[in-house]
Amino acid sequence: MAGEPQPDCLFCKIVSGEIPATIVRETDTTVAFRDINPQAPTHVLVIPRVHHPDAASLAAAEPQILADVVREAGQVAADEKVDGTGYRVVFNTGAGAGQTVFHAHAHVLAGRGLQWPPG
Ligand code: IU
Repeated sequence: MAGEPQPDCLFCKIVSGEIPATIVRETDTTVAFRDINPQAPTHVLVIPRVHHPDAASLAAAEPQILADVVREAGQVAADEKVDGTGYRVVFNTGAGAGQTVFHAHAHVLAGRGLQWPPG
């Protein structure tokens, strides 16, 4: 069923504690943790506790939780004190766009100059 934990999903296992992660923030609906392969000095992933394969699916099924994810991305940036230089929130969607984990997640990137357009 949509939103239920998926047995083979790595991020569901981070939510349950089965796989370790360096968690920086948690709410009733979200978990934020440091990316294991950081692409910037600040690289945190914000994920919903519920399982949806990507951000658009989450938005369609549980829009308030997508709003929670985006709000938490901003809180991560505030915690990391990047307000002066800004930060980027990225939802890779689909393998061709670089998505490798099919549980919705926001990348929060900051702490270095961020080029546009992204590669
Ligand atoms: P992507 O947008 O699906 O490519 O992002 C997945 C990210 O999850 C990627 O940056 C990985 O480095 C990161 N990650 C992680 O932080 N911890 C893990 O246990 C696994 C992946 I698996």
